[in-house]
Amino acid sequence: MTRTRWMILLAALAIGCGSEPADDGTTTDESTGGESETETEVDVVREEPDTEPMAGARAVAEMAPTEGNSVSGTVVFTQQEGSLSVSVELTGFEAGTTHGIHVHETGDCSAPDGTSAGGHYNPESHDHALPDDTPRHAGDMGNVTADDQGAVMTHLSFDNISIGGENPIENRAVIVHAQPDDGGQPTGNAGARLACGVIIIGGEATAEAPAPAARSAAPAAPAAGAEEEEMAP
Ligand SMILES: [Cu+2]
Repeated sequence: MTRTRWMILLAALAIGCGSEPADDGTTTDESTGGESETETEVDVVREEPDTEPMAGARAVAEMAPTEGNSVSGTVVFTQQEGSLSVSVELTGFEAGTTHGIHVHETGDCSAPDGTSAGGHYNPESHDHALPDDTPRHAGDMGNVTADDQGAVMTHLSFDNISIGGENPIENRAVIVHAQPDDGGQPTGNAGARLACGVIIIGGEATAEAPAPAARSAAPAAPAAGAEEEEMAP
């Protein structure tokens, strides 16, 4: 590049750094080549973090009843722009009852009472709360209420959890409880665990989930009862 072209390029850059957008076409013909090279270099510097939510991605928790219970169904998570859509379809409740539903820390439903899923997913170490409140555990999805057939079919939406981004839920577990989540500390007094499902990306949960034998093969868990949830972290 000639000295003259360098001078023109520097002048164009000075103008560009003032108030003009870089791509508004106001630079002189002579400097066009250099301008393009400069823009390219700037673009290369930009990097997206590796934790962007996977827009359009889907994850499914196939909910299976814990021992002695009958609640089952699916919880489907779909990543939207800026929020995570959650579609809950469950059956096997008593009619008209309300039940806490959370994302729990560990994608392991092998224990007969679901305690292998650990405590609430709470990577930010917040206090427990219902979804109307902030801050709260990332996994605090609040409650679902059964209809007169004992079924739940509802849609929820959250902006504090994601698939692949902030507070990722994949390979954790959804737990549905015997009692309503009342928002109290430490975990909402929601009682025993009625159903558990591991959250698997891609929606092929039945093919990828741990073998059904895992539950019966699991080491005997201590009988935790309704108080278990209170002791969870
Ligand atoms: Cu829970």
